[in-house]
Amino acid sequence: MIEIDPKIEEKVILVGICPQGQSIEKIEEYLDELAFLAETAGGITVKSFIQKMERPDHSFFVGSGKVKEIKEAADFYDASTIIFDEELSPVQQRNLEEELKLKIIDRTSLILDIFAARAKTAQAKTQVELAQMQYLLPRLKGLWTHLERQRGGIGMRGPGEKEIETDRRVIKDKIALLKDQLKKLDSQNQTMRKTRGQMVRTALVGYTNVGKSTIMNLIAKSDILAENKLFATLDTTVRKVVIENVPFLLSDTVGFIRKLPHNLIESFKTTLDEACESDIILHVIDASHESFHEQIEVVNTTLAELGAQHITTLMIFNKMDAYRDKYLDKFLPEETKNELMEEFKKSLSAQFNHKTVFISATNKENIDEFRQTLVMMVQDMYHKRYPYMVNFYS
Ligand SMILES: Nc1nc2c(ncn2[C@@H]2O[C@H](COP(=O)(O)OP(=O)(O)OP(=O)(O)O)[C@@H](O)[C@H]2O)c(=O)[nH]1
Ligand SMILES: [Mg+2]
Repeated sequence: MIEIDPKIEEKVILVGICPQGQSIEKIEEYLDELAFLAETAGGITVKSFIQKMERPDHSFFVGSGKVKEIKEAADFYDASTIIFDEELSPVQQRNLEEELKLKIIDRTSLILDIFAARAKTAQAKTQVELAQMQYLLPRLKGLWTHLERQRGGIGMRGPGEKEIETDRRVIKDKIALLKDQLKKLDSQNQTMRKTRGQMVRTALVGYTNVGKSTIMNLIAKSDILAENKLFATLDTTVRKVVIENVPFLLSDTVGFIRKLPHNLIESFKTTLDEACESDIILHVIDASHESFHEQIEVVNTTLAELGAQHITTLMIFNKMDAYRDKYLDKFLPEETKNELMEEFKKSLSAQFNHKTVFISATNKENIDEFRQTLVMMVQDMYHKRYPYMVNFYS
């Protein structure tokens, strides 16, 4: 697996394509997100390329003219890495490496790389390694060509199919082993989840970097890494919370992202089970993000994929402070600002079939209302579950 050392900043160039019917602004926004991912992995973006084309070129992903331009830009900026905003086929990857003689990374391997660097527990590490192996398997041939070029010279004709076949078998064995380990870890976790008894379970879910861990820290007084990087949290943390004598469990877990590699969702299913098996989903949204609507869709689609679409949900629109700073002119009278904020909230509440709250976790705005709403939902859940136990939670 190609590794980016987070301590060393690499100059990177980003490449995306814009199919007909898609707006350039949208693609630029996607590349901004890719730049953020690259930054999280320790890269600085020096240039981005967008090519308008219907579908990716079979051999080079982009057109051959664009490949030349990328090469020139890489020389000019002294960039060492090119990152593509889609998953490259093994053929495209190999051709690009040969043509550009630079490190070629795609969106999937970049996300895998960040996950690998951030995984702390045995389970997260195993899950990431499994996804990495699955990504690697069809790409073995490309890797061998790469090695062949490095070693080169007489007597080094490069490995034949036989070596590739041996490697393929080794990786397949490794995949089987990792799946086995995951199964064991999963059954341990399941037992752990069962022993949590009958408490109502709530789970923070949402796009990456929306403020889930910040909210967890605020509500559960825990100490979870929250930072302005993507995928700060990979594992699930569960805390018992008591608000107004009502106890419940709150979990914080890995964030979602557009085009999350499928292998990764597959292998993180057990981690995500915590969210799927909860009684109430707390869907956190960064209200200050231009495309928060799309992020909501990504989260809903992923939840549906995990079979969790019917769970009672509270939508928490977070970062309202940032929304106000970004969209409302600071010279507007306070009264007008408040009116505009109210309108924004009203229109959002009307758009969704779930309860909504609007908060700022960092500025601690509207946290009381959030806690109240949460407690009411938890109480409702207890009543539904144990209609005859009047005082279960007091
Ligand atoms: N302005 C503003 N920033 C916030 C707010 N809540 C969180 N943030 C910032 O957003 C960034 C991400 O917060 P996290 O809590 O790590 O987000 P997360 O959803 O847990 O992210 P991942 O674990 O990476 O998926 C941090 O820099 C927070 O300080 C808020 O209400 N307002
Ligand atoms: Mg987090």
